[in-house]
Amino acid sequence: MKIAKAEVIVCCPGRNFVTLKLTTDDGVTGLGDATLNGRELSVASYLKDHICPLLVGRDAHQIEDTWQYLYRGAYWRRGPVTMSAIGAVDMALWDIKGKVANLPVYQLLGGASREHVIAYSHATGRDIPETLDAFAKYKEKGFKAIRVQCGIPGMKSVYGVSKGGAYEPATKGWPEEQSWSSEKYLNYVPQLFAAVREKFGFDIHLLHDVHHRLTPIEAARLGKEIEDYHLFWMEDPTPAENQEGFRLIRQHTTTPIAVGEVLNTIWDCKQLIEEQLIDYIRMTITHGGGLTHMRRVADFAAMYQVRTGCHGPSDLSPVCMGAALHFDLWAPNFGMQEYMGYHEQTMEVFKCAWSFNDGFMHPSDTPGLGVEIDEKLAAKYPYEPAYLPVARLEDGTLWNW
Ligand code: GCO
Ligand code: MG
Repeated sequence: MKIAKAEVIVCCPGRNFVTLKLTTDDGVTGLGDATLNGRELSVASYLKDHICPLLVGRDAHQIEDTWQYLYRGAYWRRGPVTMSAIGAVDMALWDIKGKVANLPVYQLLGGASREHVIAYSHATGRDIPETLDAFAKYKEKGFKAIRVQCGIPGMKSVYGVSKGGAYEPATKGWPEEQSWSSEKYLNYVPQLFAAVREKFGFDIHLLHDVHHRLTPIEAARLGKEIEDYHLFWMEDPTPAENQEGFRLIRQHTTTPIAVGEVLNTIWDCKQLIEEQLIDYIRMTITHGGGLTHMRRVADFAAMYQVRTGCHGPSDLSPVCMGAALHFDLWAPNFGMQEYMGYHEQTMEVFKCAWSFNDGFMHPSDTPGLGVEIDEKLAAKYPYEPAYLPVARLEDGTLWNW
């Protein structure tokens, strides 16, 4: 069974997505998500100009060999653009294999390790009362785990907080600039967790994303101060390029740590995992080089009791969500899946067999990944430049995500 066609579909049904579609010589199709928020076209070009021509004529069943060919063979390894492109090819090949075998992908990975997959969503508000209202709404929808982010007094806007309507990380046009104060944030945010626990108790998982904004010692202070609120995890407390920076955080706090949505290979998280500096690894199928590579990451993490916590924002397509759910259902060391939800137009373009029900998700038993794309409808939504904001300190210094 040879790959006969490799096409890249770029569309913007509510936000930009890059999708790879592979078709075999006997007409089986497979989809892969290649979306890299704010850098979508670079992955589209990597695929179109450098990978698609190489795929045509290859055996669609040789997933591992194709992965190695694209990773080792290119000379230039790792990085988000490369790994997202490889991830998309890998996903599409697993989709094809599942369809040919007439089995959902999780069965090919080794079968389900659990009945369904716990997922968290985002409660955000301009202040604490508004966030508590949002929290109540997610709880009513059945979520057993909820992430909270809220506005900080004295700061105009805070990343991760909706400006009204569904929260979307990127905005149309060139990047917005936001100002950030670690002092104001650190002095205020513990009150948010106190308020949630006071109102909703401890019988629900509570999560929070720091978006890499703190230094290690500041993150240590925050982790320590919020220990009594028993967070499920504190996410990305500090940038992870300097992996040993997490030692400092670990020395001070038992608040669990989740890292990895900007990491792409096992090498990027090797020390974090080996030294047990984190509790959850957040890489997901698109940016983490596909199921083939993410399986390796999960097995490595399992040796150190690090669990998975796949990134699941609205800027990874429903194809990636489908793949992530097959992975989550299989991974013996699965921890938590993020599920931000999607724009209505996104869900019209992508037909998904996966489901959310009462706080849990399931990839479905549809053969393959269980997600298809309506190409005609996708063509009605052409690419629109949109970017994540940039953060500066109050004195203008460019700051971390
Ligand atoms: C999360 C995130 C996202 C990312 C976004 C970047 O935890 O869901 O941090 O909001 O920032 O996906 O593209
Ligand atoms: Mg995050």
